[in-house]
Amino acid sequence: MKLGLGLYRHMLTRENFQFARQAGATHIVAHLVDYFRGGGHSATDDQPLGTDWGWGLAGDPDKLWTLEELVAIRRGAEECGLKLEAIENFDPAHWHDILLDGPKRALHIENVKTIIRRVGEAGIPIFGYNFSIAGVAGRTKGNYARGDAPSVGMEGPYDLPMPNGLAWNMIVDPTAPLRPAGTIPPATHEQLWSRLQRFLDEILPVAEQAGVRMALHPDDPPMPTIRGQPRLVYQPSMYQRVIDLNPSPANALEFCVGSLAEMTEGDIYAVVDQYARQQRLGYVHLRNVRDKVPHYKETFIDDGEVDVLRVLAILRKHNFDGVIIPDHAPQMSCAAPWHAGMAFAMGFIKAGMKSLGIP
Ligand SMILES: [Mn+2]
Repeated sequence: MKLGLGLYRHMLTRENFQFARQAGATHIVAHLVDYFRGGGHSATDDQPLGTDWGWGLAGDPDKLWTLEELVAIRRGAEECGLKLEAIENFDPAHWHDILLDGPKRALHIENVKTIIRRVGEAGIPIFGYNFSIAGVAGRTKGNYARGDAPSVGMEGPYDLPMPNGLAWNMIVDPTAPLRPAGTIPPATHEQLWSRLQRFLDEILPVAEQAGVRMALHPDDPPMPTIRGQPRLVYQPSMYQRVIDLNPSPANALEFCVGSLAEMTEGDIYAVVDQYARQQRLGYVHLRNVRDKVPHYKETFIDDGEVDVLRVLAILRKHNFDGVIIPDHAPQMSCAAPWHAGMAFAMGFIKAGMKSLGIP
């Protein structure tokens, strides 16, 4: 297994690549969606929380990420001794009608195919995604972690109806907030699964040909519904259904230990064992939590209910050879709260790997 660091779009700089390398990382996971466009964020180096209108504006629907910019990011990382392991998340502007089963679905499938081909051509082996209508919404921020460190969690369910123009917790139709509020009728859980099935059947052959593994994140937060919309993988057993939908080796998991530990069912060590054994982990998000949805809280990596060292040992037992990134971390009190939180998490994971004999 290898240590990596995830970086938001505006953080894909030489300085942050050097920071990652200095902390012992050998790989980078890059977000290309700009989550911080006009969402009322207090800080742009923390994970986004947003408002009832989500994280703000999605990207340009007519401008897909180019091969040149993908290659430039990979080369920038390589200049600092790092490999670019994955791109994390589609821009909802490029694929929202796949999630919503809307009128632009056919166009959006072509968008996704084009993006996957370019990612493969750029030499990036994995694409992480989250197949969710409401996206990462409904979380709160507070001084939940040790020493009053700011982190995120939930303070109860969040089922405010989803307004027209919103998808995946971003505004995909900028005129929608100006119009009288209409809302998107909730899909059913089974409808969401059939949308995923269709999506996988159409794009996995393209991913295989491009040499890209598609890695699905479980729901964050893993509630049965958010904004009244169904969630796909909100219990650990539902992850198996993703694997069973399509046997392609390109059908993989973006295995988020924190999200899985927040679920109300399952034993996290048995869950890690079950999925690591099947050799379908694309890459791993590793963080710690206290309690379950709808009241869980993110903690420092050594401080929650998950024995992270035991998780690493299970991954090792199954010869997991992919990348582990810290996912989120509480913000630490200093001039660089995000960096300090990530450095602490990476140091802990690095020590755990060393103790298992991994250089
Ligand atoms: Mn995650």
